[in-house]
Amino acid sequence: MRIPRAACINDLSGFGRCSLTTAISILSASGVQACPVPTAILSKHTGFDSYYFKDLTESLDPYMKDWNSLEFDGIYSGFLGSAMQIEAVEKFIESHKAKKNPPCVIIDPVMGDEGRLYATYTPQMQNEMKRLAAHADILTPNITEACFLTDTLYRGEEIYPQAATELIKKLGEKTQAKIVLTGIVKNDKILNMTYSEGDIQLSEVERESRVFAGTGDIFSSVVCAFILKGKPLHKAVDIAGKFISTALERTTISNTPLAEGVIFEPLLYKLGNI
Ligand code: PXL
Repeated sequence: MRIPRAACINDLSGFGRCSLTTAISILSASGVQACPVPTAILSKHTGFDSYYFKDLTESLDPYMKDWNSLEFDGIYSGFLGSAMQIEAVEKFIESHKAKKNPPCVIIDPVMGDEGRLYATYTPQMQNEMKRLAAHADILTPNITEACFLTDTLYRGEEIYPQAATELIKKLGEKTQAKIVLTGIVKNDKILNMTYSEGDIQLSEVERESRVFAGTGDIFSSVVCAFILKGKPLHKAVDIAGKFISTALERTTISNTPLAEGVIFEPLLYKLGNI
């Protein structure tokens, strides 16, 4: 069996279940080879009160240049720590898109949540991310990120149906990508909306009102894995929603702090059976 190969560009946060730890675990469990490009190392993600942060921007160009001769089925990018990093990723994508068998580019425009940009996010990075998003084949913003990418006023997560449809279409005008708008709240449900060639589809899961760190990383990692395994986008989104939903049930029972993220380890085996 051929194992699809993905370059995963993201930070490595040692504690808190997000970014590369999540991507490597989920892709591997799903049967996809995860090749990490660490953009920074952090002792914990930035949602904790204290963390050590070491930026790896300088190593990105030589690191990725050494990969010029490699072929990837997918390039998956997540949290990026500076405008220069976004530029380096753009260059990497452009060089691999020029190949005979170009990879599928999955960009999770990790910028913020609940109406706010992450502390590390500058207005310059916001502009660079708009440019990077235009290179995506699949883009997976949450509502906050979709608002920042389209200069739309954030009005909360309960924006279904009209505002969510308008938002996803507005973003669709700025990129050729298929878009998954995540985390739309509708009563006790969460909707993930998929926009592909003018067509909108919805995927619905039970809502957990508490917001756990790294949920978006789990979502886009599962979507990335199953796209590379040949599933249609809507199906990959369904798998991701159900996986998170089951993991959240497990996490709620354990009553662990929100910053420690979603307990997905006991459920990874399920991804190998799909
Ligand atoms: O889960 C997104 C994310 C990734 N990486 C780092 C973060 C966050 C969210 O806070 O701090 C370092």
